[in-house]
Amino acid sequence: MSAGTSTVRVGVVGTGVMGADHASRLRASVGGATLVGVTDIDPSRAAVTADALGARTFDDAESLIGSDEVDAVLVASHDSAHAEQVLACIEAGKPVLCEKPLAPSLAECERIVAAEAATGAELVSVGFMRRFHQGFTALRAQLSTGELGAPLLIHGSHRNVASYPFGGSEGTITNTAVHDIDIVGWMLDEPVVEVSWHAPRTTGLDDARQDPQLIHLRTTGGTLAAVELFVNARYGYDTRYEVVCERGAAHLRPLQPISVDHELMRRTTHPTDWRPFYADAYRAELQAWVDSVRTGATTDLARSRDGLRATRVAEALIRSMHADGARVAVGQ
Ligand code: ISE
Repeated sequence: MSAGTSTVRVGVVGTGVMGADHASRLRASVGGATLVGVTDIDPSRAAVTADALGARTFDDAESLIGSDEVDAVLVASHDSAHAEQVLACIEAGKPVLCEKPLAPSLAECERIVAAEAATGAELVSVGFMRRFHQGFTALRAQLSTGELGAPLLIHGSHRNVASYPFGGSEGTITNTAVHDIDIVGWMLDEPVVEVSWHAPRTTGLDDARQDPQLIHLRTTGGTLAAVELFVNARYGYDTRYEVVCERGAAHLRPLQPISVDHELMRRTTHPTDWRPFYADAYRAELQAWVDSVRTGATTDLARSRDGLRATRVAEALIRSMHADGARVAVGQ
């Protein structure tokens, strides 16, 4: 912490879509933290964010993580770089919030969990920000009352306008579906123990992957979640969830704040991507992380074990993908 205050000096690794967003949010709307600097594999992209926010740049992740100007690190680089950078933060003894996934492979996640455990400290948090979204927190709270009885089925859909240019069919699972994997277990407070992967005809708008995909997640209590991943939906960013219970159902309300009636028509406007839908959740997640670094406060932040669990389920889904949709047990 900076001398004489408890302000957390944060460095951001990766200034792509999420990193730039987080850096801006740290600068403008998170208390108890200051944005010290940023780095990116593209120095010009780092400079754009640094100049816009009045921060400095670091030559690379290693120099940012090792700097005595930086107390805590936010990793928002490409998924493939997460493990190396999180391990460097652990080695430096610095708290780190890593954007999801913690890492794309189970082996990388296991190395991170083992390295963190060896320090005896909880240094690693993972950016499963839906845990801070008012809709998902309200769904979880409603289920915990027991008013609707036992949860039986979850119907979810997770639609993007256009897919990222990396990862293919497996990337949809390791990069995007990890949100749904984490939130299903978190809402029900039950781990996913069995999965299967399914696919309809694929869209003609993306020849790099099967899209949409349908994943089945079964939890220890027997609840079955069927979640559609459609990363080339085109019409807008649209995430919907319904939890069907013994005596009722609970629904996640879509974001659209208004509908407009005009000339015999009614229309609503979908977000262009997930950031407007989750803006408040990202801010709350960052604030919770900074507060936990400053005061040790426990929060709903996802930890390294949650990141490992999500990637373990993702790997089981990929096994099912390559086994004609067979049901695959998730190791513990
Ligand atoms: C993206 O990778 C994210 O992490 C967003 O949070 C999610 O909503 C989006 O669908 C993913 O593609």
